[in-house]
Amino acid sequence: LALSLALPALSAFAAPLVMGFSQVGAESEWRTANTSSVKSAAKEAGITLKFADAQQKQENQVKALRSFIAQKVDVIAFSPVVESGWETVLKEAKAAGIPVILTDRAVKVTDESLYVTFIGSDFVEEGRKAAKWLLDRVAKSTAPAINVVELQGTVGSAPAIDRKKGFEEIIKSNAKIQIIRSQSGDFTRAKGKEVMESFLKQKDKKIDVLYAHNDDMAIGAIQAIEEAGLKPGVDITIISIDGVRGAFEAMKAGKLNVTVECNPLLGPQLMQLAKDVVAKKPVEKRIKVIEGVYTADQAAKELPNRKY
Ligand code: GYE
Repeated sequence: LALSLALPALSAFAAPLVMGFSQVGAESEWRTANTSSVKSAAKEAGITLKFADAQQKQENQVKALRSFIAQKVDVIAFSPVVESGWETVLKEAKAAGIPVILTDRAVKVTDESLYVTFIGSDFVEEGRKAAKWLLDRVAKSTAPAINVVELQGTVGSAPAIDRKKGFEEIIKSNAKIQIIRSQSGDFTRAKGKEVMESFLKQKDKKIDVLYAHNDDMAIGAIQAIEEAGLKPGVDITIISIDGVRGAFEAMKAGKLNVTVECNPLLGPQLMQLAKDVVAKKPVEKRIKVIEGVYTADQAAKELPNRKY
């Protein structure tokens, strides 16, 4: 009897799992939704979260990871701002015996054993979906050319590289569709607006389509387009990615044509993964998120159902 009483008491006092989480920053609506998902899921799961915001700088993330290693956390999770340059710090984590989970964005490393698993969206597929929507849209167009300007995400980041790749792969099948300008807006509204302004100032070619790697840059660009006296969503067709609330509002107002969903609510799955990883249970190396595509005509109906 004494033993059976002692057992639950012991487990109740077991130290909670400690996770060090290095976030990219707070650059977009997507990111803030992702952060609150991670924080609330940690609480719910009884995981102690050490949260660090890198303000979109890799050097800050490296510092955060090193401090998690020094603090001997049970598990490290992080969303790498860019793909390359992680080998050294990941080796340090491995040498310290701390498992690493990648969330949202991928890394480029030669040794895949430097992380346990990667949970996140398929960004190439998102780019393909964006381009497929455009192909359908212009299928019957008699225009001699369809000029696209592209607002890329953060230079060197997995979503910027992959969303460009997937989009280009699909538009190849229609020679009329050309990307006439492409520049990074760093995934922010302010930069999206600024870069769109400079696109609009170059008058050599008419802009038919804007492809923005995220909604925030599209929303910034919408402002620039309006300030230039044009109608966003009408004079310029606008395609973006994420599916945040702001995008649904812009679609409802007829200013954005389509958004490809990218789900930021990874927290609950991440916490479960962390528990499994620490318990040394086998996990998949790559866990993908299932996502849809939403057009302007669906916006009003879908808006109340959106969770981010
Ligand atoms: O699309 C963008 C954010 O990595 C998927 O980062 C994420 C991207 C997201 O800043 O809005």
